[in-house]
Amino acid sequence: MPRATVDRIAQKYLSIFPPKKNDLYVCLVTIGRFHDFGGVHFCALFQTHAAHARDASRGRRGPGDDGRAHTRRMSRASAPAFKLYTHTLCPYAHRASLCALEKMKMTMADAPLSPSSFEVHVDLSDKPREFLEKCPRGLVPALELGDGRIVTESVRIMHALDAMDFGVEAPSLGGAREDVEAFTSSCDAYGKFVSAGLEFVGGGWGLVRRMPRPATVEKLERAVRNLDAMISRANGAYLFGAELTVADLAIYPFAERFQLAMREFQDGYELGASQSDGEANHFMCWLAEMRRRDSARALRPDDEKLLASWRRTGRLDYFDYETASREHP
Ligand SMILES: N[C@@H](CCC(=O)N[C@@H](CS)C(=O)NCC(=O)O)C(=O)O
Repeated sequence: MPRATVDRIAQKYLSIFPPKKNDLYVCLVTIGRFHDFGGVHFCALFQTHAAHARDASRGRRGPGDDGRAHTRRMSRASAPAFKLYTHTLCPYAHRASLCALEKMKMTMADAPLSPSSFEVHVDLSDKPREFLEKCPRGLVPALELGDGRIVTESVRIMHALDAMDFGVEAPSLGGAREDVEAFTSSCDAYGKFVSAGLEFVGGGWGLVRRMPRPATVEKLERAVRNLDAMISRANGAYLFGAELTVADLAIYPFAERFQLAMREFQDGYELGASQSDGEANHFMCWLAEMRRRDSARALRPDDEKLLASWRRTGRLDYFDYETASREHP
């Protein structure tokens, strides 16, 4: 086959598939199925085109772009068939909604991010029968797939959403990677950031207006230092490098709440600002970066209204006992 023809085919495939490493593999397999020609020669040529396309798309990036503009521009997708039973103030459910919005943002061109297209808000203080029939444990989040299967546990739900077919090639949020999987499977464990933060602000989901014991402060600061070192090692804005992964989404809902709660209940304590071996700059930049994302903005309740309910009830999980939602915290 003449090189010019192979060249044209490579360009055509690259205009259909985004030039990412994983997608390159998919492209090569697809091409291999339909065209029987010298794989090595074609692969080399293809890789050259992929590199050019990648560079070109990098060059077009503007501020705030997450590097997936190329994919978004070319994508045409409809909302996938799933429902997320959620409470819109629950930090675990927040993980799942963040993940769904991030995937939608990658695949649904310029459509505005709309959590209401998949969220079914459940009043946890008065759980509807229909919800309990589907999810007998009565916990949110719960993901209902198109075929009626239910996936529970926020971390499993994030991985399921990451692997879900959104109708077009969507970049992965790293859910299938071993290092990311190892992080998410242990991020709720004792002593890690989530549990150390909950203990710091009061313990047992309560909020207490005082600084905790030095050992509790040290536990949280150690967890933050570990995250800070991870971001620094990864050499990008996120826990695992330049691309957002489900690992970031797993801890962000807690970081957002801890920051707000600590300023109010722990005498203006600034999460990440006063580490014993200097400021946790990478962690603080990560927090600011996460907060700026469209998904995080679309899901954030009004801080002042949320704080008013925290002050009144002294509980982070007050919404388990009374009617509340993101719109009416
Ligand atoms: N390990 C679960 C925790 C979920 C969870 O505790 N959800 C709370 C809301 S934040 C809930 O559904 N509470 C209702 C109840 O306990 O009845 C996950 O990660 O999904």
